[in-house]
Amino acid sequence: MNEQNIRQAYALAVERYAAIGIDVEMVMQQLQGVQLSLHCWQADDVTGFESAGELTGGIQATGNYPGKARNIDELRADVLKAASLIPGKHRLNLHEIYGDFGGKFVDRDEVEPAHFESWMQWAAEQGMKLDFNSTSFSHPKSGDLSLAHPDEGIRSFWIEHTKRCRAVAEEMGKRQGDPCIMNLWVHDGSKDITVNRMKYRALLKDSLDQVFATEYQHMKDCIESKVFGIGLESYTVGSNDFYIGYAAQNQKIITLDTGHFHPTESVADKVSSMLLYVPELMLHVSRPVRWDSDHVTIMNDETLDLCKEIVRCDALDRVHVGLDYFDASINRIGAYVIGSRATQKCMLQALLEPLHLLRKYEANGQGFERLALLEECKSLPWNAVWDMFCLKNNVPVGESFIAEVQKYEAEVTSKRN
Ligand code: RNT
Ligand code: ZN
Repeated sequence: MNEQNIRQAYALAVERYAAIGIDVEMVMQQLQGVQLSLHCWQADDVTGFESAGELTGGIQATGNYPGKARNIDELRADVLKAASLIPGKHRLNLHEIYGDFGGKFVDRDEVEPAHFESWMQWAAEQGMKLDFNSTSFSHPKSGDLSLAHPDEGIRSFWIEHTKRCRAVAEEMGKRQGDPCIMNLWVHDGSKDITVNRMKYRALLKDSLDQVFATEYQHMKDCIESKVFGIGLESYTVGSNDFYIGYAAQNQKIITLDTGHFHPTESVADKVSSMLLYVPELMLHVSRPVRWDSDHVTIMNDETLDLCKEIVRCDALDRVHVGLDYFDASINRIGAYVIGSRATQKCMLQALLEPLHLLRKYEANGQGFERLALLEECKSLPWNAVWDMFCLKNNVPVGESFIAEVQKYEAEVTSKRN
C-alpha cells in the first residue's frame, strides 16, 4: 500500500472530523491505550497441554483446518505471529490447562504458580501482560457439575482448583506490575428438567464464597454467566441473574460474553446498568450465530454498539476487552487477526463519534438532527484513520495482512500434522 496515499487520506480525514469537533490525534492515542486480551485458546481449539482428551463442558470447536498448535512452543509462536499483525500492545489470556507441566500429569487441584513460570518469563520478554482462567471443563471430574456439585468430594476438588488458580493469577499480576484479570466460568447445568434449581445455585454461591475468601492485591476476579451449553440445555446454574446478584453484592467484575445471551438481547445495553452496580466489566467479544457458536468476531452492529456504549459511558478505564471465539474451520492465526482488528475498528468508530454534538441535539429535543448525524457518522472516513493507525504501529495496512498469514501458513503451520 502506498504510504503517501495513506498519509494524504489521513490528513483529509483529520480535517473532516475537525469540522464536527473531533480531535483525531487524541482519538489515535486513546485507541493506542485499548489493550485486547487475546484468548490463547483460539490457537488450538481449546485443547491445552494437560491431556489430549475431548473438549467437554457444553462448548464446541467445529472444523478441522490443518495446522493447529500442538505444544507450548507452537502456541507461543502463533500468538506472536498474530500479535505482529494487530496494531498496538496486547495481553494474553491463559487457561489453566495451558500450563507448562513439563510432560507430567498435574491434576487441577495441584496447579501452582510454578507451572506458569515459563509463561511469566516469556510474557515479560515479550512485554505482554497475562490474564488467567480457571478450567472446569474437559476433565473426568467435570461431568455436568463442578463448583455446584452436591458431592462434597467433587465440589471441594473444584474449589481447591479455583483457589489455586487465583494464587497463580496473583503471582502473574505481581510479576507484571499490573493486575491479572482472572475469569471464572463454570459450565454447571442440566440437560433435562431439574427440580433442584435452588440447591445447585446455593452450592455455587457457597463455593464462590470459599474461593473468594482469600483477598489478593495483584489479581482481579471476574465471573461469567451463560444461557446454556450443549448437552446442558434446560438449566444453567451460573445464569445472568445469579452472577449479577453475586457481583453486585460482592463487588466482583462481571464478564459479558457477547454469545451468552438470548439472540435478540442487546449486550451493549447492559454496560450502563451494570457499571452502576459493579466496579468493572470484562468482555468476551465473540460472534454468536444462532447460538453461542463462537464464530470469529467481525465489525457488525453488535460489536459497534458495544464499543459505542463503553465510550458513551466514559468507561474505557473500567472495561477490560477480551476476545472469546474458537473457529477451527479457517486459518487460526488469521482468525485472531480478523477478530482483533474488527474489535479495534469498532472501538475506533466509537471514539470518533461526535458525542458532544449528538448530546446537544438530544438535550434540545432535536430528534431529526440526532438521527441524521448518527447516520452520517457511519460514512465518515474512519477507515483512513484506521489505516494510519496500522501504519503508525508498523503492522500491515488493510488487506495486506492476508499475505502475511498465508506466508506463515506456507512456512510454518502447514508443516504440522
Ligand atoms: C464458554 C465461555 C468461556 C470459554 C472459555 C474457553 O461458553 O465463553 O469463557 O469460552 O473459558
Ligand atoms: Zn466466554
